[in-house]
Amino acid sequence: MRCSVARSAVKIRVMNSDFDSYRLSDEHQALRAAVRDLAEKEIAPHAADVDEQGRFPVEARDALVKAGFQAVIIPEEYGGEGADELAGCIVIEEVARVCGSSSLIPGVNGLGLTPILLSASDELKQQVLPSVAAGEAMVSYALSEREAGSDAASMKTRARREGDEWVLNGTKCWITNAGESTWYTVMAVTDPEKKANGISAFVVHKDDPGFVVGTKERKLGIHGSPTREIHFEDARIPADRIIGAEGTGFKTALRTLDHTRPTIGAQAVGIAQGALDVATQYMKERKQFGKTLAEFQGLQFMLAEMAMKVEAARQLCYVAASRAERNEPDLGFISSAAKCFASDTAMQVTTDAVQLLGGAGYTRDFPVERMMRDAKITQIYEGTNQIQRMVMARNLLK
Ligand code: COS
Repeated sequence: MRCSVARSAVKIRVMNSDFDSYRLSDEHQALRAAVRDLAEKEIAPHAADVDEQGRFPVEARDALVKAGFQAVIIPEEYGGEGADELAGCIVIEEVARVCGSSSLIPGVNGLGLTPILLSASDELKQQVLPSVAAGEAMVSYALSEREAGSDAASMKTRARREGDEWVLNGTKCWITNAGESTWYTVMAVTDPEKKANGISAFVVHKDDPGFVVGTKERKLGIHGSPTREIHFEDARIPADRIIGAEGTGFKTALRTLDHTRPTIGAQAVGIAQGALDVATQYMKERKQFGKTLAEFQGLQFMLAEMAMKVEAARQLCYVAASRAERNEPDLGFISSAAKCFASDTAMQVTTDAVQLLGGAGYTRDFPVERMMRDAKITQIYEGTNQIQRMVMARNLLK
């Protein structure tokens, strides 16, 4: 009897401590409120036009920079906010709730600078990070090539050492915010014999000789965020722009994705929440058969299902981001699960939101069709959801 009381007391204490550490901090809640306010006032009013015109969301960029939200995870010693990865997710989520394209400003900055945060020398961090923290520069991430998408290690872009320089040749593709960014973290082969372990990571500046930005892709969604090829035509960069040791670039690239896939999950959660909010409001206002849509049980069930999945996705992303922040080993499963579940949820929820709005949902008079188009990419970039399932299975079976 005494024994069983003692056991249950331990159990209760454990549950309490889990609960305490599980809540978002007051700072995280305050950050969410601040970003939501900024997003609704300064980003949402331009979202439809940004999409329609396919133009870069300069209003969002300026507002995010003014508030210091463009790359919150940069440590204070490099002029940044020093926020944690969960805070980074909250910023992206709240911006994505009103404009998927704009959320790629903090999103892609985070992706581009994470290899530097993880593996670069202090000197290289000092070269790059302060300009991003100040909002004078953005940074993009260049891993993929036309023939090396899911199979990223089969890349062909080459880097060879010549004296005090690296000389790069090749083409990277699907580079988000290319042309807008100043800095590019680029993975290139330095030793083809060594396959994945012969790939190194570099930082390229837009003004480096031989660096050329290609034409803009014509896409289904995220029209406000340019996606382009970038070309290296005997591009020359100083030798100290290598990130970490030669041959470690592919591991840095994959470790980066372990940290940033939850941020794509957060983007997906934000897009889904935006669509859910529009659909909820519409159901309260739209009348058919003499009553509001909100009074039809079939539609209530649809809405409840949507909200349940969005919340589950959000929690998974927050757990993944918190574990990434703690630099826990084996992030592969949780970060892929967060990205995969959240993006599948976003696709389903935005599609259902269009359905709930009926004919109106299919028009550009309402934002849900844009959200549905924007949601699709979250199932594809930073690794397709087929690759995420592969990563999860590998982690389960290793
Ligand atoms: N962190 C650090 N190192 C990792 C890692 C991780 N998460 N995952 C694998 N590695 C290491 C492996 O241990 C291996 O090193 P050793 O040879 O020293 O053991 C090396 O990296 C290569 O790993 P692996 O053999 O598993 O690589 P694969 O070529 O089989 O590919 C996948 C791995 C498919 C997971 C990877 O190519 C991938 O994520 N593809 C999707 C790419 C992507 O997301 N593109 C989007 C670009 S950003 S928009």
